[in-house]
Amino acid sequence: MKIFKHLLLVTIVSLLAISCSNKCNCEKECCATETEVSDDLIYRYGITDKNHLSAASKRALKWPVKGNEWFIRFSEQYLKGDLAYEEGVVRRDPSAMIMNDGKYYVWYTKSTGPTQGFDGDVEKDKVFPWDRCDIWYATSKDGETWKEEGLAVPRGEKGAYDDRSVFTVEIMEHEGMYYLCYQTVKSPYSHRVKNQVGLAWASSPDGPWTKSKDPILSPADNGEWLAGKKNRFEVVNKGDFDSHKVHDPCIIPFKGKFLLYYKGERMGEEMYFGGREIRHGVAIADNPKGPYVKSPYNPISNSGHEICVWKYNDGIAALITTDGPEKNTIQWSPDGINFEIMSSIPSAPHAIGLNRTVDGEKDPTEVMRWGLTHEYVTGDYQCIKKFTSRRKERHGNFVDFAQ
Ligand code: AAL
Repeated sequence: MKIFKHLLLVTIVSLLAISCSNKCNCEKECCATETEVSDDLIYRYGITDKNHLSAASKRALKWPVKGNEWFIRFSEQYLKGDLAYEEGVVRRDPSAMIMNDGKYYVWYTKSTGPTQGFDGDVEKDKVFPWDRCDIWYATSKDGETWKEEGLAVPRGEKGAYDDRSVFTVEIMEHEGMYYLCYQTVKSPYSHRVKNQVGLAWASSPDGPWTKSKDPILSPADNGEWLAGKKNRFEVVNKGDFDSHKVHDPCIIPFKGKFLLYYKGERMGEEMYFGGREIRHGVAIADNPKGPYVKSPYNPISNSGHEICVWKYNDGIAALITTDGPEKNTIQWSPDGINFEIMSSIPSAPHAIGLNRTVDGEKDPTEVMRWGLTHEYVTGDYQCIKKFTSRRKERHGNFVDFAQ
């Protein structure tokens, strides 16, 4: 497994190297030649003969030199109180945690009852565990034992853009106001239904929440389904990377703007690097409530799944999980758009809710020292869990970060 992870990083770096050499008529124009390589680097990588560099050594010599601070590993634990697993109940996709009045706050997707799928009557059935959901919230003094406080944002009235389900929520606190952004679906929930993003705001984390009348983000409108079919794979034109669904929204205030990161799913999605065809985009606004304009640089990641982004060192860091050739990497960008790989990790918890109550500048991964995730206890029911992370500081046993 370790070897596989290492190979993944090597592959990624070689893809970067290929893109570099493709831009040049001759590799010598933009990439280090064998004679230009410093003896320090030859020593660092233990290279036998600098006049006989294998492809692997050439790639290694192009790696930026990095410390170990971006390389972490995760483990997971169950929670107590109302967020312990409950048969018959779906609690999943936790938001980041914030602190208010000495308590951690988290928002999440909640529903009850089993999932029937798409084979029956989608007007009546529950097609996914995240169908027919509302957004609930819970608080905790220690992050271990949680009290469910109640409903935060319900589904909309019949006919509204969010009348079927509201789910996969994130919290942003800004200048004394609280903003929840979340996925929305309008009934009927078919294979081809478009998913949008809604927003709600309040002056207290306990609400009451005011919902946006319209979605703040929608899929690109340039794909075309193949007529006469119901599935999401047959298309005349796939359109942009986000032509079907905009998911996992997360808003970060950054340098006077508001960056809305999201996962794009595409009409006619294909198998891609052995997994799903998932990419990430960003939309930018001058005001927390929008309007959000998609960046012309989208997609800003060709891998990943649930969005997990945080501010670090005057830029934005991202955990890229689950899908694509760069899965299981941590990346960083100076501008929130142009991300570079900083590390590869063995695996990552699903649907991370970061700990935004700490000083994220202390360490690149401080916001992930511990946080929330979810587990599929069964296909029907999921529960929220805690994760912790640690860095391998030396050979032998792990050293845990101080909690
Ligand atoms: C998650 C997220 C979104 C999807 C579903 C619920 O992993 O990507 O939230 O809609 O699965």
